[in-house]
Amino acid sequence: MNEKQMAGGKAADYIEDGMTIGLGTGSTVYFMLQKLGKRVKEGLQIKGVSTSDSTTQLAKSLDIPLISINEIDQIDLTIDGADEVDAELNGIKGGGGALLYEKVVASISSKIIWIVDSAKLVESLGTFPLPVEVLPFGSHQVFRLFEKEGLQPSFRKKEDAYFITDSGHYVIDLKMESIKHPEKTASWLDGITGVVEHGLFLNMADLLIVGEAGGPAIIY
Ligand code: ABF
Repeated sequence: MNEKQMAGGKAADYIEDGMTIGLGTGSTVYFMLQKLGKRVKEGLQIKGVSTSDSTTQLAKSLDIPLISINEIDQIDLTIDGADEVDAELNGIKGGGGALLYEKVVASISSKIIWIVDSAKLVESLGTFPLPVEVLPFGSHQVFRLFEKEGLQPSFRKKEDAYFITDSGHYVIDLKMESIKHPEKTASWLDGITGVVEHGLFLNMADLLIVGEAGGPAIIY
């Protein structure tokens, strides 16, 4: 069993009958969904709120019941992946391009578990390029602002075209190397017109499950 499988499988054990579950996105969540699908087949009653078209497709293929986020008031537990996590359980997400829906789902979740392989653990955030989701309209002005700030921006591409998120936006990745003051960076990005969302997920995760050779480590 690889580290992602370990973390994903362990996280599925936290799901209880009757829960509304936020279903994250990514290759570690893939394994959690496989285990959840098995538990649903064995009779577990849950409703899933998906964070991406790819997760929706996978959940449907596993007969995991889905519900629209607009039909519920809150989510009991969200299980999602991450690209980087520091010791305070702050993270960078969005490498898979699902950061906007992931943050909306996280914002109405009573409990959030992140599942990662051990390579995702870092001293300080920023080695992973910080994804910023932007409106296509005016995105070049935002890009030039990032350039002026020395953030080495690049438009995320898919084949030769702009990568387009499930909600129809572009993603600009920022090479920040090390983000010394994540809260300051987050509020600066939040104030930029045209920025829809960014990949700094701060003070959100309640528990981290790390797949490690000796078995899944649980970090609070
Ligand atoms: C998702 O999980 C994204 O935010 C993130 O990019 C991705 C990374 O996880 P994995 O390595 O499991 O694919 O939530």
